[in-house]
Amino acid sequence: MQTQYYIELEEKFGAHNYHPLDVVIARGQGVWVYDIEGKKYLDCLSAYSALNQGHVHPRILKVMIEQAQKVTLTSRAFRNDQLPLFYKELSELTGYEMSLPMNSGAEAVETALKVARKWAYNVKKVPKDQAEIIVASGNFHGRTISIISFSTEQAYRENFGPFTPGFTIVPYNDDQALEKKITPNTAAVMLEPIQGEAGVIIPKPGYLKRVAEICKQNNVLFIADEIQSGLGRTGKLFACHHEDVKADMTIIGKALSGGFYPVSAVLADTPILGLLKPGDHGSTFGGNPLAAAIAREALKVIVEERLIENAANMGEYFYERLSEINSPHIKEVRGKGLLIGVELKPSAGGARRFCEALKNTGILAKETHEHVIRFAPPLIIDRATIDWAMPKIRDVLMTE
Ligand code: IF1
Repeated sequence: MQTQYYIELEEKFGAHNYHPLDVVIARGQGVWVYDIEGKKYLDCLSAYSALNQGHVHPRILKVMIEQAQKVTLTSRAFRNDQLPLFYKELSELTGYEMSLPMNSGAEAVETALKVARKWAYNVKKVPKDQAEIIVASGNFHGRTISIISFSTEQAYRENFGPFTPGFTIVPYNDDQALEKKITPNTAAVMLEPIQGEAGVIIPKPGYLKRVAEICKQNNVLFIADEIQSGLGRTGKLFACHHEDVKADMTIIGKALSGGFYPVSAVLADTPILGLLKPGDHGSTFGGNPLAAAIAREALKVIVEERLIENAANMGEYFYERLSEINSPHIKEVRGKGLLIGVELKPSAGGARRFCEALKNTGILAKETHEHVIRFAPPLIIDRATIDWAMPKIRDVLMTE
């Protein structure tokens, strides 16, 4: 009854740019969320990996409240006492000399693209306005006009042109095709180490390493969009680390927020990020003290609670249990760490109905690309919780 009221309000007064499951969440704690009627659900989406630390993590909550009582926003016109510590700790954790804070993931992607272009003109000496950036088919990097300009997903582009030029699309997971498209004007290659939105697409072993080599040989920057795959999600700090690759620029977001407050960042060494000069780029909220304090604690929680290791261990366990389900609907189970996709056969009739059924059993998961169910719980999940969920997932996947 009440649930219906909230749904009606949302449908009437909100833009219809989403098709959410009909669950109205009122509270979250750890891996669990509770709807307004008190029903409990296991969150297997984690706000698209923004909740690696779990809902309302007590340590991050405490820092947020304490910082909010001191100062929340200074703008970058002045300095604050949180941002420098955030820079330092991020550098120590990731091995990059510098970073640039923004808010949303898309903003950080735009930032990386601007930095790559500036590098191309200033360092590589590409002729004015000729810089090219290579991206992959099936990419998802956000929703700004420039970013959707190189999307291969019709729904994300249709009706939103004209588009930003300067991007070349090559097939994902094909290093030879990529190499062929490099020209003297190529500034950068930007990839997701695992494509999330495309349906948890994991490239063949050696692909990222080969792409990084090709970039190095051709004086091209390699940009890794780790907004979804980074910060422990796949069982390493960055998914690129599975192949010992250090991208020239790494983009992070989502879980840098601890789920509390949007924070994103571009990471690079000084010869690249040091190219930006005052006035080149900025953001009213980027690097504000509240964001910096929250992100500092969000990173500490990932390290001190050993969430990366837990993602590796629980990811393997979750993956193995899913692989044991002998459902006629399943085409493939794939994943790395706690980023797992269950691809259904076309005959299954789409992933949506399974997500609806999972919701009714107390598990929240979301379909991606029609035929894939994504399981990406907070990285704090334990074995007992997976054991609780698995018979329910099995039952749903075994239904006709
Ligand atoms: C939506 C998917 C996830 C991202 C990567 C940049 C961004 C994202 C690799 C932009 C954002 C989102 C946003 C959300 C759905 C979502 C998503 F289903 F589309 F694929 F996570 F899986 N790079 N991903 O995954 O970050 O600007 O949103 O902070 O747009 O509906 P943002």
